[in-house]
Amino acid sequence: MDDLNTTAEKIRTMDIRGAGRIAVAASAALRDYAMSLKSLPLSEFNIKLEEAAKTLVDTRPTAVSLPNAVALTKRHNATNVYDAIDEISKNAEKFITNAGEALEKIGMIGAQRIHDGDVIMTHCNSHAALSIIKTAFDQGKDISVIATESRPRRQGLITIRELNDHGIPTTLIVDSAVRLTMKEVDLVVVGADSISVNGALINKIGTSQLAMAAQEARRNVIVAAETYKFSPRTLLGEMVEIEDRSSDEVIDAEILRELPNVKVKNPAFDVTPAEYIDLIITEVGAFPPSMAFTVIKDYLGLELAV
Ligand code: RUB
Repeated sequence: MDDLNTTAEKIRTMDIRGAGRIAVAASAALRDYAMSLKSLPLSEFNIKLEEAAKTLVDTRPTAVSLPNAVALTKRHNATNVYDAIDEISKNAEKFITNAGEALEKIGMIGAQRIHDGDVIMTHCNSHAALSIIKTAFDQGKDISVIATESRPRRQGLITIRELNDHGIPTTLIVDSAVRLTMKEVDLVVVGADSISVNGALINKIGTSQLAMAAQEARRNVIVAAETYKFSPRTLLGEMVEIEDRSSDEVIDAEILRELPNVKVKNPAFDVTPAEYIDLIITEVGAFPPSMAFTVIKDYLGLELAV
């Protein structure tokens, strides 16, 4: 399980990060691992495949793209290992190809919502959100971006580099400047780690603050999310788990040791209720959050809920 463990570790330590990238990396790792098991009898193969799936899924708890990718990749009806590997390879190829195409389609659909002169605020680093912004820019629209720093991991610095390299005028702000700056903004575009059946968005900590400030200033909030970011398990009443990360990301461990009365909370994601979201742009179209159930039923399949 060497290569699989390496991928799992990279996801855990956030060398591979962002819900889409995590999903694609997990699908590829599971495919490669399945291929390495070709000499096993089917029963043993299936046990090892389930163990590997669990190893991947357990790395980070919030992005539903990860269990969705793993479930879509590992399923097979084969009666021998060769056919099982064949099915799994095809599943992975389909998932990875669709994920790439979904980003392009989201860009095309979402760009229709962006107008010449728009100032767009974004948070963290979302490839789906950036696809919309870059596509609008490539269409010749005169746009600019306000990007949040996104403490504590500062993924905003990845975003501003990407936007800079694309030639898009960009302003970096600290997270606490969101409300003050919102009056300069025309719309907010963010990504998604999970979308629950009630249309709530789970995304990088601080996303709900952008959404609240946008609602207060009467600005639209657009979420860019591939259909595999919707959470089928929320249909069964399951809540999306919010990942708690290490205090080391927030404060130096040595300083913290000097402060015995202080503890650190470092939730990596937060929940934005559906009423703060105007539109979710997926690769199959733009939906209001109230249509999350339809997306799950028609495009992911209810069987992923179990
Ligand atoms: C990343 C994050 C992104 C979503 C969507 O969090 O919150 O907005 O994952 O990204 P982290 P994408 O850095 O903790 O993984 O659109 O690229 O899938």
